[in-house]
Amino acid sequence: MKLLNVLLGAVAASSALAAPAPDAPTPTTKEKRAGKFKFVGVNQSGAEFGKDTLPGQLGKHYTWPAKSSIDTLIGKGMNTFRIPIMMERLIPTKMTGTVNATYSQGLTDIVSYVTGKGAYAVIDPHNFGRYYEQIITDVDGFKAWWTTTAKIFSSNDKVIFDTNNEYHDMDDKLVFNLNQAAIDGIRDAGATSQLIFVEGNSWTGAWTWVSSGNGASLLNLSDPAGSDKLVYEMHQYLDSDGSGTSEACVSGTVGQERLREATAWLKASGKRGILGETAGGANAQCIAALTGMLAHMAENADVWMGWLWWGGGPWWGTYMYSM
Ligand SMILES: *[C@@H]1O[C@H](CO)[C@@H](O)[C@H](O)[C@H]1NC(C)=O
Ligand SMILES: *[C@@H]1O[C@H](CO)[C@@H](O)[C@H](O)[C@H]1NC(C)=O
Ligand SMILES: CC(=O)N[C@H]1CO[C@H](CO)[C@@H](O)[C@@H]1O
Repeated sequence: MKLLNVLLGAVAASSALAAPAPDAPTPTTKEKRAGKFKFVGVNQSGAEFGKDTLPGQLGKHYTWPAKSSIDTLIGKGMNTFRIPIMMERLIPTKMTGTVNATYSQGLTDIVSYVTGKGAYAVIDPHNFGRYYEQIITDVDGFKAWWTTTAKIFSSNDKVIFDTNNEYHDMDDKLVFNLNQAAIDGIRDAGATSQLIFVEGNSWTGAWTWVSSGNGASLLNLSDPAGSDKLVYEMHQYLDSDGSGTSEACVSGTVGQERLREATAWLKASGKRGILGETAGGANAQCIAALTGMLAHMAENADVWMGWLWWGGGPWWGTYMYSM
């Protein structure tokens, strides 16, 4: 929580660099903390845990985010909660099947809680482009999974749909097709007002967005509900291999360095991005790296819509990045 306070303070400071318009209303403390970003928040883990045990039992293999922690984080000025789930738990037998009532009830309950507080809930199938550990090649089945899921939330415009967490080691064209199928499936469900976050191959890394080929292969995704509703979600960790497995950050400036190419791509392509996962250890070098990265994003807030910390949730224990 100390680290969170430092970061929220840093964002407020960096966004204060730009002088407000003379007639701008006085921002509330919460607005100051969120700075220029529309979305500031935390991944709320729990419902994707225990993925080797499917469907698994509530309270034993997986859990739902704690409402009290959501309240605390909203109080700190956060307004976005990414809720990782397992595709197999929501729709178990096949992607074209029907929902499991227990899991679906748990998901709608937490989503209603978050959005009822005026915050955004990002529904994140934390599946890495896999269903029962097999790379998803049934594009129509994936579209059906999304139509069924989006129907549940079609009238809640504080919901955001994240097509899938971190596609990797897949064909670029397949990643394009899956993202496009999700977009089409969600809009077919009548969910036409919500934003959709699309993700790239190579774990959707910002630092490799261009070099991995994501920039070229995902450029032409199209949204029948309007191109302003598509947001490119990238992830960026600041340890040496960018995997988010170490408490150390490479340098105090690695944050902005790793985002620079992605920022240029967003601008050149007329797209908007969100940093859907980021984190660093609670140490001086990481704090410098994170605040530098957030300042870079605030300077480029025309293309960066916000950032989400990894991770929150009740079961992290002493996990190094836990809030
Ligand atoms: C539904 O999910 C619950 C856990 O959330 C599980 O215990 C139950 O077996 C599942 N039912 C079916 C039919 O898969
Ligand atoms: C994207 O569209 C542009 C313009 O129509 C085209 O030149 C380019 O080849 C397309 N890219 C892909 C990967 O299809
Ligand atoms: C960096 C990090 O901790 N990533 C984790 C995010 O959560 C998923 C699922 O809970 C893990 O598989 C990742 O290792």
